[in-house]
Amino acid sequence: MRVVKIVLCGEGGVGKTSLAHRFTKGVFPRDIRLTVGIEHFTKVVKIAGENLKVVLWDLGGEYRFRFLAPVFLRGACGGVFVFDVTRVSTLYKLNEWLDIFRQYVGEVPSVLVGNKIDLKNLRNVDRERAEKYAVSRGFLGYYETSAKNNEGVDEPFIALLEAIVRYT
Ligand SMILES: Nc1nc2c(ncn2[C@@H]2O[C@H](COP(=O)(O)OP(=O)(O)OP(=O)(O)O)[C@@H](O)[C@H]2O)c(=O)[nH]1
Ligand SMILES: [Mg+2]
Repeated sequence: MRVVKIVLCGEGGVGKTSLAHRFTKGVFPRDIRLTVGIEHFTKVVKIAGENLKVVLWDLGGEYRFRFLAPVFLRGACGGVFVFDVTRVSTLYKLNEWLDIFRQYVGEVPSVLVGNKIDLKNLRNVDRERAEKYAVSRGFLGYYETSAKNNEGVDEPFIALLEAIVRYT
């Protein structure tokens, strides 16, 4: 079975590990801790008639883990870039992630994900602003999710995998 490595990039606390749990295991972890170093999640997904073994690589977003970025990124077939719709700084911080991502893996497909859309009253990044950012930075698309309420979680992963299968 073909193995596809996908990396989850983004600042601490945006919900990368929660999205990985939700996508691969169908649950929202209740007592989650910040990720120390790198964690892996796997799931077999059928795309265009082919079974793929998808391995999600999840790197703790705290700056002290950034030294692991080269190992984390090497060989990635695609990237999921996550920000928190209640903290606009987490969107623009993705510039740093994109720069190192493109430096190590080149022009492989990537998607932008705005997570925590269930927190409607705290939201301070609207869809239009995120869509503009996605276009300007060359993402395949922009997706909104709630790992907590299981809204929209599969779509960015499936769109990314379809693009990977199409281009490779
Ligand atoms: N309301 C809400 N909270 C969420 C959602 N996704 C994650 N969280 C919460 O946000 C916090 C951080 O989630 P994590 O999944 O640990 O975030 P992370 O990006 O993996 O963080 P690092 O490991 O530090 O990089 C936790 O308290 C989660 O329960 C969501 O969709 N909605
Ligand atoms: Mg984490």
